[in-house]
Amino acid sequence: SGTGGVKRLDVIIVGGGFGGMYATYKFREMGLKLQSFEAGGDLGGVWYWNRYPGARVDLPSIDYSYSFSPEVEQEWTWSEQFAAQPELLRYIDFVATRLDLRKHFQFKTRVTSAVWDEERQLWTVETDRGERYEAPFCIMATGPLSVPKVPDIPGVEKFKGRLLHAARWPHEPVSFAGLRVGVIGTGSTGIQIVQDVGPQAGELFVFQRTPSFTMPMRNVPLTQEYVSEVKRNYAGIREAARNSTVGGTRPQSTRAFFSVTPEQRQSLLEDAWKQGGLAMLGTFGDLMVNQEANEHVAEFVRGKIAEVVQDPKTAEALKPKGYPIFARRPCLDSSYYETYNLPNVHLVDCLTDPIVEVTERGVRNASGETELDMLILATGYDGLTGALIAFDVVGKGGRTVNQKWKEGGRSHLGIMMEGFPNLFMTTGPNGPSALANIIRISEHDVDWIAAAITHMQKNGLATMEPTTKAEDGWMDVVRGLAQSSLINKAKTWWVGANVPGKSQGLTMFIGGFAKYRELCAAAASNEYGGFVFQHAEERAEA
Ligand code: NA7
Repeated sequence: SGTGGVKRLDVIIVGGGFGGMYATYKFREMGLKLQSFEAGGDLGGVWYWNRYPGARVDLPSIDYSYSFSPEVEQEWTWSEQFAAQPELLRYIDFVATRLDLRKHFQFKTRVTSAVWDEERQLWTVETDRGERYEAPFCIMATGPLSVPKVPDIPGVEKFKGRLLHAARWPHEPVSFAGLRVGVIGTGSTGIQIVQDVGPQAGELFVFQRTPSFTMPMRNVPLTQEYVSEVKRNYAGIREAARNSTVGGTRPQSTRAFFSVTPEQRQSLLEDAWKQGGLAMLGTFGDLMVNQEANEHVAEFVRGKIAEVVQDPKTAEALKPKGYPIFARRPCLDSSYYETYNLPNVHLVDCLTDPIVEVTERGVRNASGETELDMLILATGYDGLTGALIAFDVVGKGGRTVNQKWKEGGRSHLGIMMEGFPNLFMTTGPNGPSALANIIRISEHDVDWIAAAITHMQKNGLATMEPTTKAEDGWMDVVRGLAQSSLINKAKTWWVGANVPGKSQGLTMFIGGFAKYRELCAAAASNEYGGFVFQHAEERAEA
């Protein structure tokens, strides 16, 4: 330990989700002295906080799990194709216990600042417990979806009933029986809540602004034979995932939509709909570049909504219009549209009848007030950049991440930033974060960081930082790819549209996971050409 109660470490890790857990494991195995911090009461990140009813991963569990430990892969058995939140937490507990990770974490501890000490080539980190730590390396495993957004609707604080946010859900069971429940938000979260709470509530009122496209998940229990087969083939499954666009085993197609007859298209879409999951997205290769093709698929889904939802007015309001399908996160459901056929479930279309305010008694739209006992906010997150601008992260010359990201998140590879030596991010804002399997990305990023630190150790280097040129080059790649895609054409958290005043535009890497890995590997080759290093004795100029 250092002087004045400051604890001296090799590496500090912020966050106890999938990224922070793996970083903790990896750096411990490298023999580094470390301390990890987590604001929640235990590990799990998103899955620790999001305990709302119906919370479930929408990637296959087999893909949405760690690949770094063959022991974990063999010893853990998933029960369902798409695991529910309690099973995900059990998995996280299993991994943490098996690898003895919890002892490295301080829980219920928020990092309040991280400041680069240029003279001493160290990050100084302070926590809300008033403690100080120093380390040459700091890893921000703070996640793309960790700052819940409270909507800018006037009066939310006035509500006298029970107010719940999906991402801050209580640990004890919540009963909806006999209650008049309101849900604001119909993204992935809102959809999962509605289909679960609808049948339980006295009355359920869904306040929908932008409808989402949702497709059948068709979740199934995994049989013993299937699991055994997977366990025999994990190496191949992981290899395929690493070389895929999405970091998973979902089939991808290069077939162009208009290359086949209308009958063939229809039958391919019907097959994908029956198959469920994100099969639809893998049916054709040009859905995100060909607007007309995209509209055909959108219309196909709208047709399905009309087939299921009995009330024509409700069906019409549930049909997403005015933005391309898949430009907003596609959702997976098991009974979302069917839920609107229940007599106690009501859709409030906030596009035609906007929310004016939340009152003591409920939600008041232009047309009148809906009295509620409980109001659930499923209003999303300050995504991608939110976590690192929510506290003071101060780099060279006193510049904060907040200042650096005024015009939107920018970094080299989504992993490092010019002006912030030895600060590393996992699943940072300019990587493929929301567009590929986040566990594959987390593992990749941690491995990349570990290799960089090893490189520095071997060569007696003390600090590492991307050049402005390398960072500009990466941002050009990211923006160039985004320009040619329909993904920009919806107002979503992907483009910063959900947070007032936030810089707009897609800064995620949409080139796919395999390409991302390739570009990150290239950046590390040739002695890390796009980075500058300092030896320990080279002190920065005062
Ligand atoms: P999302 O996808 O950002 O959805 C938030 C929802 O909340 C969305 O329907 C919003 O409508 C709605 N919202 C937000 N503010 C308001 C106000 N003021 N009035 C009415 N409606 C509002 O968050 P999720 O948590 O569902 O999903 C996040 C990610 O988790 C998802 O993409 C997956 O990757 C997993 P809007 O679209 O703004 O009209």
